[in-house]
Amino acid sequence: MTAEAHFRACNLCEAMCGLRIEAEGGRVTSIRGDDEDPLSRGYLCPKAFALKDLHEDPDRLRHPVRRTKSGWERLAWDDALDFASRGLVDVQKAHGNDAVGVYLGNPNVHNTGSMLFAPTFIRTLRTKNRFSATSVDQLPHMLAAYWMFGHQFLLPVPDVDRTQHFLIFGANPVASNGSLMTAPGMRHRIDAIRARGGRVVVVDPRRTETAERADEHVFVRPGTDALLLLAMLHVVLQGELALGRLGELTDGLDALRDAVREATPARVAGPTGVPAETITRLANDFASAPSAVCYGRVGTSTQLFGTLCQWLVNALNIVTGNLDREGGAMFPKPALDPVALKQVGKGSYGRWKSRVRGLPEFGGELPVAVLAEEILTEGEGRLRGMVTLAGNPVLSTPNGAQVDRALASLDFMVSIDPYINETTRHANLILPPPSPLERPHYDVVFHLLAVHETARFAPALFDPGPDARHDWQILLGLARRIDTLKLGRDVRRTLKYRALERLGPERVLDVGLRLGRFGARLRPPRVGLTLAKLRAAVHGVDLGPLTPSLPERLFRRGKTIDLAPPLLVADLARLWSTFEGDGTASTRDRLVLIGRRHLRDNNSWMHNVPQLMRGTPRCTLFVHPEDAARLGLAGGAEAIVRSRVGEVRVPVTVTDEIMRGVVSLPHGYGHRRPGVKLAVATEHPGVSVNDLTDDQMLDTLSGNAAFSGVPVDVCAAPRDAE
Ligand SMILES: Nc1nc2c(c(=O)[nH]1)N[C@H]1C(S)=C(S)[C@@H](COP(=O)(O)OP(=O)(O)OC[C@H]3O[C@@H](n4cnc5c(=O)[nH]c(N)nc54)[C@H](O)[C@@H]3O)O[C@H]1N2
Ligand SMILES: Nc1nc2c(c(=O)[nH]1)N[C@H]1C(S)=C(S)[C@@H](COP(=O)(O)OP(=O)(O)OC[C@H]3O[C@@H](n4cnc5c(=O)[nH]c(N)nc54)[C@H](O)[C@@H]3O)O[C@H]1N2
Ligand code: SF4
Ligand SMILES: [Mo]
Repeated sequence: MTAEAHFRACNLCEAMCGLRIEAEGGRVTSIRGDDEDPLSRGYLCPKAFALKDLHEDPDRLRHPVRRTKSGWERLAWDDALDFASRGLVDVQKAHGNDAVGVYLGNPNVHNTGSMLFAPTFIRTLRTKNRFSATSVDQLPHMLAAYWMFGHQFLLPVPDVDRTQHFLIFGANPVASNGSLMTAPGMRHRIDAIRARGGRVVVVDPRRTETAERADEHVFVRPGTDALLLLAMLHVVLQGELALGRLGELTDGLDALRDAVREATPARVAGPTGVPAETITRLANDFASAPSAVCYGRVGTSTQLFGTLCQWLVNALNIVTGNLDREGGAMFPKPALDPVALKQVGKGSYGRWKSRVRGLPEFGGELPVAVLAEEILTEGEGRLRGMVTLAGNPVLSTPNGAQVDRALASLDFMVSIDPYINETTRHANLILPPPSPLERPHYDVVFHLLAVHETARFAPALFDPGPDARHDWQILLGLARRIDTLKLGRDVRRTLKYRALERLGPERVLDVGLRLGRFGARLRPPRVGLTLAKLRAAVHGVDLGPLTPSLPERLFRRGKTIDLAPPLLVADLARLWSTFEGDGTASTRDRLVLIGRRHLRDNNSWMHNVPQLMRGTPRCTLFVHPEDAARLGLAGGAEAIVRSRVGEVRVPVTVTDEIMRGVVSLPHGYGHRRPGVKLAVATEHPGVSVNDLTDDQMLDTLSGNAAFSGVPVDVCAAPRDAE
């Protein structure tokens, strides 16, 4: 019997690569790129093969487990769901609804069922202590979009396949495969820009794999991008503007002019480390290109001025006439369009504040940087219970060691996760979903961020069997039990739960697709999409290039863009005082730490895949040769890195890729913690960079963590120690 090919999109990162998988007798025999995928056209990265390893991983939990004094004990699903909901409701009855918190990690956005059903579960908890990986990632983008365009998910995406000038700040898509920009095979797309006579410029404190492929790389001092962008806008706004159609759609141009008036290239050259002439040239090159797009990502988001950066990136695209046009920054309008759904909030800001530090809510969530203090600080409203859903905050949030201690002190914790890792080891109970190959997949989120309109659905490749529960089933099972306990009557037969359980993700998708702009019930373009049609189109469907969508897609009253939202303009005072007030000297003379991603890592959770861990160890500290000489550090030897909150001991890589005065460590490592059951990962433990990052160092406007630019001291590790 020959193996039959199964086609699906990879769900491991944002690139949505189409895969062609062969399986025989319940085992994957090959994984290749799907040449007929309209978006990825055969591209895939080494992580795709890990879908097989994740599926077969002996450490992956196949049934619920409960922590007991003598170890983890297997439970039946009904008992586990009863136990979990009882434990959570007990905490809430004793201490109030806010005493139970919830943290949603990154893989939720890659999981169709969780995306569609997690909101129901979270509402059932009725807690204000909702956290997610958003506030260690793209929160600044969402806040800027909310204030400028009126909707948190109106995130402009670079039209990379048609642009003539691509200016990248703080992103390394050749390693990360792109973020808030679904564009599989970025290295080929970058090469294509240059091949058609366009220009690619990278602004980054490290000469990255992406910078290596660009026309120009500019080193910038970490955390100073907002100054650089202000100065570029200063230059552009002095010239003649070609806003075109955008002129009528924008408010606040004069306020923007005022905001950048004093930001001359000469003034920001010192703190940014970018010569004034370079800044002027970058600005003029950008403004005079036939089409251009500026794109900022993690490096400009997870820093002290993340929201200012995303505002100024958008503003640069707008004042040069490059928003909502071919080759510029565009808003995708996917077949299933979260922005068009009433159930999806436009955003909100500051409706409530965190109890201890008073940080503002955004979109119904609090910044995860306050999670530990909300657990550890005594008083009314203190967190005593937690649910983590596909998240590993011990390794992924600032001052992770403190989060670790905090989680250990909870009265009750439930984790929905396939692994016993640094975070879930603290849970009283772990509820594991099946592997990605055992569930259907449609990208509810990433079509909204894709550089080309497509749609693609895949059924499960393997049947998870009767003794498995999908994330959405776990979430509904918990919600129903929690409602039952809180209301004092069985809600199983209520319309809500009967309907939700019967619907499941696939029927919800079908309705969403039918209602969408390519849906079966709409006027031209009459593609007539239904789930059945997508199911039949195994390689996905091509729905064409991005098209302009303004002003219709704007959500602000009057359908305009705000070029100068007042809270952003006000935040400039914090920027200037940091770099020109007393704060300057203290960090300018110090080493600062930034992050790093590698093609073979995926945040914290794929280090248990043997194939991905081969080769030279990746968790090393990058140090510039001059700094290494000054500090007495040698390549391969170990260094001690200290920050305000902690210290780690880690091998050094000496390289001039990194800017002088800057050191870099990848995140997601640090697996040598007692009780972690990841046999392969614990052999390559590395250290956690988030034992150095600081929960007090934030973009205070959004509350987003500032991982970039953390002041550190580095010295050679004593040889005799350890
Ligand atoms: N210093 C520093 N820290 C960072 C970053 C950085 O650049 N520097 N990056 C930040 C960013 S951008 C992000 S997004 C966060 C990520 O932070 P998190 O989302 O907290 O962490 P992950 O490492 O993605 O962990 C994912 C967890 O989900 C589990 N999981 C995987 N698939 C599924 C599934 O289908 N269902 C369920 N229920 N569980 C699943 C895994 O076992 C793992 O426990 O890290 C952030 N932390
Ligand atoms: N292989 C792999 N792919 C991934 C992930 C992964 O862990 N591994 N994670 C996924 C996730 S969750 C996300 S959010 C995306 C992130 O996707 P990217 O944003 O492309 O992620 P990074 O590779 O961290 O790129 C950030 C860049 O910012 C630079 N940088 C740091 N500080 C500053 C600064 O102050 N200013 C400027 N201008 N640059 C700075 C860093 O040197 C780095 O090159 O990647 C996704 N894809
Ligand atoms: S780039 Fe991302 S989506 Fe594509 S194969 Fe690799 S992990 Fe999967
Ligand atoms: Mo992320």
